[in-house]
Amino acid sequence: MDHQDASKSNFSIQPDTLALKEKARQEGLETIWDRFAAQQPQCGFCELGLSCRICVMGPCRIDPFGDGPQRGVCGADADIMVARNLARMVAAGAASHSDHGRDLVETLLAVAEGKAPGYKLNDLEKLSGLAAEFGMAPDLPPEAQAKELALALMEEYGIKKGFLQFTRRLPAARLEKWAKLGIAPRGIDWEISEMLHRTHMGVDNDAVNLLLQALRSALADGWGGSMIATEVSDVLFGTPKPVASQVNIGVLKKDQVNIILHGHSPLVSEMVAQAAADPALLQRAQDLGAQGINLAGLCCTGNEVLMRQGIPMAGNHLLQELAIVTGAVEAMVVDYQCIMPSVPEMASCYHTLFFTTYDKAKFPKAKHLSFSPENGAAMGRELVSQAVENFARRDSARVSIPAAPQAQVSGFSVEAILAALGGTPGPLLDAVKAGQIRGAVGVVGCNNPKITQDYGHVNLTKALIAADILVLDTGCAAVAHAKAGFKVPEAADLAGPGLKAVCRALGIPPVLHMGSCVDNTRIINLCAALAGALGVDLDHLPVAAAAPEWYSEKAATIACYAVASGVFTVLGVAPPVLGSAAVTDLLLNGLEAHLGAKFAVEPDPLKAAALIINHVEGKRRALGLDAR
Ligand code: BF8
Repeated sequence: MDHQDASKSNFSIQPDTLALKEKARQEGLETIWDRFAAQQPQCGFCELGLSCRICVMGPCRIDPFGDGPQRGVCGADADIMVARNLARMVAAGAASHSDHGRDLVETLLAVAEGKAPGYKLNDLEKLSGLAAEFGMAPDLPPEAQAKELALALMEEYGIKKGFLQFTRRLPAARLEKWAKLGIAPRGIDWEISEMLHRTHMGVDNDAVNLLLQALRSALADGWGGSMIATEVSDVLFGTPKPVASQVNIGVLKKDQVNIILHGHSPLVSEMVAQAAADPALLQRAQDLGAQGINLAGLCCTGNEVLMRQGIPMAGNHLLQELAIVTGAVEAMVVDYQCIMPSVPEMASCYHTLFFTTYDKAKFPKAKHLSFSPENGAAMGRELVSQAVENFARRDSARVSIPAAPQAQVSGFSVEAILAALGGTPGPLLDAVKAGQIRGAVGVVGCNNPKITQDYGHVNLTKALIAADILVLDTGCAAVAHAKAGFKVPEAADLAGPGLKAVCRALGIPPVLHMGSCVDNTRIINLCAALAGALGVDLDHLPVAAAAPEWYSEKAATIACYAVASGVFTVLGVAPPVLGSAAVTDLLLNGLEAHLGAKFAVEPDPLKAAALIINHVEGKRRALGLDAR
């Protein structure tokens, strides 16, 4: 394992995870940590990015010590191999977020055409704002606006336009930097498919050129597919506002039907939430001896319904198998992404029903219902109904919910943050200028069994808020912070004196939950708004990003669009690039001259905090603000 807190378990800092992992062990059930151990030692060639299986002349590998082969069969050297591998990783992440965004757009169109019962246009203000951004007439009725907007967003995926509309939210100086490098994103699907083309054997063999297209694919996600996912989700389900909720496995209820919502999209989960309030289904649950129907989230579907509906969060990525081990889950409903292939197997060891809902994301041993915007509402009722009936099959002797829930406040969309500030970013900027808040950092990303669960997130964030740096979070990092108690207003006491005073005055926690991983676009939108208000490019801001425990291709893409947008980004796990000195140097050093931002890799969260604090203070100095 990489970085560990030696005084605690190697697996997690969370008591609920440790207790359930022990229960799984006693019951002879395999978890991710068992499989991680069985994989040791992991392949050193792959870890360095020095293996290639892109074509069938291979697989090939390059000897990092210089004794063995230095080229693959095709002639690719270490730089080409590493760059191609990283580029494909970034393209896959961009494809995942952006395909999720497309599902939202398709539903928006169906709603506009009256074909999606159960869904509605929820935030008309956001809808008309987006319509104006895309140059539509202001006096159209909402359905017509929604239809035109959906069609315009579909075009963003194609090749019709020279640029992605949302990139116009950025300062001109940023767009000029991209134009100079040739990385301004065109169509979303265009960039991703060009990336796959260029990494086919015998196309693009210039490591720098490959990496530039990787950045372009990432920007097509950050200022394209992911941003579309966030904005359209807000239109359909409401722009989040601060909402009180709870977190950790203790949110499951012993005496209720428990349904876990897992994956990334709000489309099915919102319909399950509606159905769970259906009086007939509640009555049926009571007839079967349950006190009610309890929903809980996992991963980013959990973040979506937490942000908008206040549905409590059971846990983050490494808890997904263990949630079932409570023996208290009647159904787990998944859509796509970050769902371990092992989960239905775990469900089969209990009474838990495991439902898949997308034809593009099927699992063996799952019960499959096929989602469409037309049948979403009916499907929500069917899912809840089957979960309720399954309560009768629960074996109470196997139930263990080993935690009391922790309170949290969620729902900090950009709109909600600005509303808390009185409608403009002015007060936030004033606090930054006065030095009460030194800067802001997005602490985001996953869990990874290479790192003690939540150790990286919690320790980094603790150090940042103590240094008067406001933390914005999303994804599984947000769940870690909530479990640690950072997301209640009283957590202001953990912050330095300046940040504490601001949080106290506004009644907010020092760590603000901005949503799921596609909602990292909320963070870059906020950065763009702050940069606009200050009249500078984003790389001048005292801001940074960190992904202390990342594992996924999507996280690699997010990191790339953060850096390309001008945000210094610290990774807690090294990406598989160390086999190429040229690629590593470009990421750690070379990008800065062109983009004003770069990557750093630092597994120790306290050292990562020191790097970030140093960066924030350096940016303050350059802006002429006081620096420590
Ligand atoms: O999109 S943080 S483990 S759940 S990839 Fe996955 Fe990572 Fe969690 Fe959300 Ni994001």
